[in-house]
Amino acid sequence: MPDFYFVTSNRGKYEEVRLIFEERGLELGLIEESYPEIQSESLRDIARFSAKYCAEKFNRDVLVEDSGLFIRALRGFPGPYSSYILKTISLEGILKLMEGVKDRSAYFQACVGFCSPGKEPEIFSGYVEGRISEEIRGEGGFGYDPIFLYGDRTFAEMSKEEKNKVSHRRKAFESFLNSRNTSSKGRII
Ligand code: ITT
Repeated sequence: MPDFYFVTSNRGKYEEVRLIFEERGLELGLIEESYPEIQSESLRDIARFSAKYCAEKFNRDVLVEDSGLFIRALRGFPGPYSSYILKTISLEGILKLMEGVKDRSAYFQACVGFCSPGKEPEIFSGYVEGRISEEIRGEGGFGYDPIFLYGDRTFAEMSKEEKNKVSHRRKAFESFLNSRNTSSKGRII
């Protein structure tokens, strides 16, 4: 039986998080479902609501994660709307908005929510700084990875393992795992 369950409709996210847990000898189960998300400017609030909703719905301890890309020149857009914007204007639309823009700095943020049925959720966050590329580059990753430069490569040009060492997701889940007292090699101690 898995040590923890992650509720997500995004296979790319699951695969990254599964590897982070595997490094610690932990098995991560997938509940491949989407769930209603509240509208909010705050990823924390979205993750908090979703974690509680999923813990009650599935009647078990669950992890959820809400993440987004924040572009400084666009005052944090698309931020909490990242999923919707990717589906509508897509990467090309973002690059168009950024044409001629000098400040290309941006960051990814991830908020992880952990909740047990009947309890209040706990939230853990992580972020990574980067820049928006001038063009779409790379075949790996998912979502905004082909336009997010970390150093001189996009996340989509890095291997899953390389991205996983530095990502917003790694930091948020690491912070969760550290709070659980999991040893680096083994099971919960
Ligand atoms: P859930 O079922 O877990 O909610 P989702 O894909 O809808 O899956 P989010 O609501 O957290 O996830 O949406 C965030 C958006 O940002 C979504 O379009 C992702 O593809 C994108 N995103 C999140 N993390 C990313 C990463 O590490 N690299 C590239 N894009 C990312």
